[in-house]
Amino acid sequence: MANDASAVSDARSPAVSDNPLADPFSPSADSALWRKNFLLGAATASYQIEGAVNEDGRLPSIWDTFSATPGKVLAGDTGAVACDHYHRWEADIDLLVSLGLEGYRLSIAWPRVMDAAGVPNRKGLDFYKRLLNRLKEKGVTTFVTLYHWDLPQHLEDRGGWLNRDTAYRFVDYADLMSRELAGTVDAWATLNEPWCSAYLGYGNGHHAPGLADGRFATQAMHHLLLAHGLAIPVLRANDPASQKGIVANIGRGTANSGSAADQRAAHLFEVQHNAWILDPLLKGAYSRDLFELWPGTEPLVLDGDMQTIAAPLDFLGINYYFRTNVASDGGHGFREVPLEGVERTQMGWEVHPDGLRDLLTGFRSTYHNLPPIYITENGMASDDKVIDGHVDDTQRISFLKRHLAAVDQAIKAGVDIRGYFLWSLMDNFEWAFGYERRFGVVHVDYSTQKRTVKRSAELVAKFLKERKARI
Ligand code: IFM
Repeated sequence: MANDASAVSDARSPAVSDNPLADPFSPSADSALWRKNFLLGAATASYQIEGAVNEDGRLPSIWDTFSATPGKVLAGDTGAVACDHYHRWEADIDLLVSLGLEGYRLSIAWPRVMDAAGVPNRKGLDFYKRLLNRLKEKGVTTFVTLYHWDLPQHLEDRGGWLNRDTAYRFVDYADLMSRELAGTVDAWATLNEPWCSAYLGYGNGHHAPGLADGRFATQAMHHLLLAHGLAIPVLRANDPASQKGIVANIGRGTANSGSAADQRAAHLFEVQHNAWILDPLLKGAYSRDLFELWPGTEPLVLDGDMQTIAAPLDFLGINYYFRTNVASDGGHGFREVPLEGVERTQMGWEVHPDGLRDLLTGFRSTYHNLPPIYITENGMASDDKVIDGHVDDTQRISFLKRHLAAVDQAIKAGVDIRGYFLWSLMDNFEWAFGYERRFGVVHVDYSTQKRTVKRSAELVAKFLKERKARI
């Protein structure tokens, strides 16, 4: 995979405007952002917003267990109430529509819709039917992710993603959902960010279920990808009119120096973050470099698995947040060398829009069968406060503007990108960081559940209104 930041050397991200509020996205007249068919939406995920974890027959998920374990989540926060979206979904959809957002990416909570024997839970299913029907009525394009990390705890009790059988249980779940919801979903994504499920969940234990072993991470990844590949034809058979794909988070790695060792380190960083997932999906094979980085962690792969995993995709969802500067660790790996004086978000993540453009253009040369792309998540956390009824999230406005410009540059360089979803529609449960980190374009006061539209959302809405008037 290319580490070469000069991939589109003549196209640099614009400098930050002194007053980004005055000039929200300033797309040039030929920008793809003006195109009618370039979808602009927002994304959320079930455990992060729904709450109602014990209602209407929902079973526990690994995140209920993990967040109830002392020391796992900042301030002991859990998703038990979150944004109470399970009860407030109508008002939340009205809000999304009032902002003019054209697409909504949501996920389904597996433990809400099936019991341990695979029997459908009607009350849980009805919640998603109501939600998706309303979105369709309002003309919103729906992207539905089947697995955004809330594995039923009963499956984890049988080995979770270390157990090959979980892949087959996922197919049962995908089968049920695509039979029940066919016609209301425009695009199905099997998995959100399998890197996080495998690496953070089974490799370093920062996420549920909290296991930490390199061999677990690669085996969990294999079963996640297998689940994806097995589910794709089932989704196709049950809901032929929709698009089918998967969502991957990608990371930009740059070398701390021009030395061959540091260049190699940056390459290995991107292998670990990107090729680990994209090579099996798009080339039908794991990158050998991955096992140079992590010797002895090759997963158990059965005959036919790689062909299954490489099932053709209608789209690839890409989530991008930051870049990491790395150097050689002196052995076969890399170590992070944080850059001084760069802009960072509340997460400590470096703001680096060019990384998104360079990765996308790099993928276009690495993967000859690269499917159409949707940016399924992009955004940032900031310590937003409501002051006199307003939230002036200046850094986010600038962030969004520069990342949308990077997307436009990638399109101009020939990458087929069809849409962009803000992460996130509203502040929510940010996994191991609980409620402290605010990613929303809508502020949530967790003590009252009051929603306040941030300045960034107002400007996105203004742009969408202007675009609608022009088309
Ligand atoms: O909140 C998460 C989301 O669930 C998955 N992608 C990254 C986001 C920010 O960390």
